[in-house]
Amino acid sequence: MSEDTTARLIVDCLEAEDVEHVFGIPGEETTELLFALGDSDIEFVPVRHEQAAAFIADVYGRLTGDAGVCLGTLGPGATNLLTGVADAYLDKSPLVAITGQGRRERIQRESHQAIDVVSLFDDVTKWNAQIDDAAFAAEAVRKAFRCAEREKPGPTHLELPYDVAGETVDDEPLARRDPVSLPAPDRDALDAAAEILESSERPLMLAGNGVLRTRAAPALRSFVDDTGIPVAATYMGKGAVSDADERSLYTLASGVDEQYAPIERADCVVAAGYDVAEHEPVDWNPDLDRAIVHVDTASADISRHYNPDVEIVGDIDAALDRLAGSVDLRFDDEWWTELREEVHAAATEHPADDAPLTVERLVPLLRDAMADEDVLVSDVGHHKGALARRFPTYEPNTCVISNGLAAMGIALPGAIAADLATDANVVAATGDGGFMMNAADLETARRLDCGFTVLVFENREFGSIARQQHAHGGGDYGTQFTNPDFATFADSFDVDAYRPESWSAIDRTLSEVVPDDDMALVAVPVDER
Ligand SMILES: Cc1ncc(C[n+]2csc(CCOP(=O)(O)OP(=O)(O)O)c2C)c(N)n1
Repeated sequence: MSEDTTARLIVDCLEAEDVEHVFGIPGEETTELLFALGDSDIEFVPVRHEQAAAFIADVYGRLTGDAGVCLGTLGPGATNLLTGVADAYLDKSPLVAITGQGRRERIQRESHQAIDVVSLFDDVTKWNAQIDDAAFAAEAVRKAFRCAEREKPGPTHLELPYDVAGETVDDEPLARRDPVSLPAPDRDALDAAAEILESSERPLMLAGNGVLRTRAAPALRSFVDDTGIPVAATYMGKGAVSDADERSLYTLASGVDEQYAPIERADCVVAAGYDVAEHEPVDWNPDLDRAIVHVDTASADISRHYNPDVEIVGDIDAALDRLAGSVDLRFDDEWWTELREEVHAAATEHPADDAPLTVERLVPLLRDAMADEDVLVSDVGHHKGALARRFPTYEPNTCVISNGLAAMGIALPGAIAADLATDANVVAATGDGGFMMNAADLETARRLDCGFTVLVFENREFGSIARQQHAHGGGDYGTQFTNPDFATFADSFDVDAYRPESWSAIDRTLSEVVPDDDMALVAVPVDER
């Protein structure tokens, strides 16, 4: 033990947690922390908006399982972080947010830039505290990481008042320990689930985010091999089974004529790692006419439309493994093979030369330009639905979609995270609305020497909302905008820019730029209506 400031102790603790990057924007109240980071092995990455810092930490956590770390100052720095932290909360990504605060004596009175950030973050964090005493700092950091990373993961927040940051303390980091194992599944629950499965004729596996998070995809794939059960993924479960597998029905909303076709036809759903925040149960189970088996690390958040017949709670990997060993049958494939063919054909059919440019038609060309292990990060909008339903995904964590909070603006920062966290080629696919929300962080990507492609679908409108307005019988109201010239815009960031306007030009451009190591922006004019 040696005496040092609390800020330096906290940075020692971050090093003990194997943190490699902290993303954020500095402020006066975080000066001590910044200097301590500067003297450490951790890289502080300045961004252009705290929201981007939180999104980067969010996606970094989601891809690696290790909490991503973001930093903001008090007041406006903290409020700017909030959307990304909330995204990590509903998407269940491990993230640790750190914010500065004024001296403790300022907290109880009206004071410049000072708001109650701990209260503000309360609803979007798993744990959230002010380090009000130097003696608490080491414990607080260990607790923040452990709490963020254990099932179900999510964000935690630590607030560091300016005076505590500068106080001297004689302490050292608490040791990081191996994650606690999840409990083995209960035998009675496994038997009850096996009984339901054996008495069903058209069972479907619904693979959610929890399968990817807990690294249970290999067990899920073996379950499918052993039983012959077809699988539909949630948007955040894409890649749990490969869409090249004949038993994959893509996502639960991938039906061609009937959106929820896979589920409509099933009489039993095994929901593995399904987070209800992703898809409202009422949408896929409106008539309560199918049995539900819940397999997850936590018991179900039940509701009228999601009230499982049996719950297998604990380690998803072990649950799937043991369940496969308990069910003694291979299911009939008659009810879903045609559906698989339809969905797969729709996802892989290349557009005719004169077909209008739409996101759905572009998907097969994008897929061709990307290797199986390359990572697609989608933004939020009409394009997200098209990518979720149609982008064939072969490996876990290669199609990153925010479907809990579903916050626009995540794709570009998310691609920065994917570029840092993986060796794969990365594509950020985004609408023009979402892109412009965090477009300034193109500069961060360029400064970090990232090498990904930003694919902007340009329709000069908040497309998904415009479509909903039309579906409600209205016209366009509050949905239309103009854009900068994206080629000039990207060029001003020293990012290569392309504007292909035919299918052959799109095909050529994507196959050239996606595998390339330089940053590129490809703006494609789309007309979905
Ligand atoms: C931060 C945020 N604000 C608003 C919304 C509501 N919303 C959902 S989709 C959408 C439009 C997205 O437009 P764009 O990015 O251009 O993509 P497109 O729908 O045209 O593909 C909006 C406003 C949201 N999800 N997130």
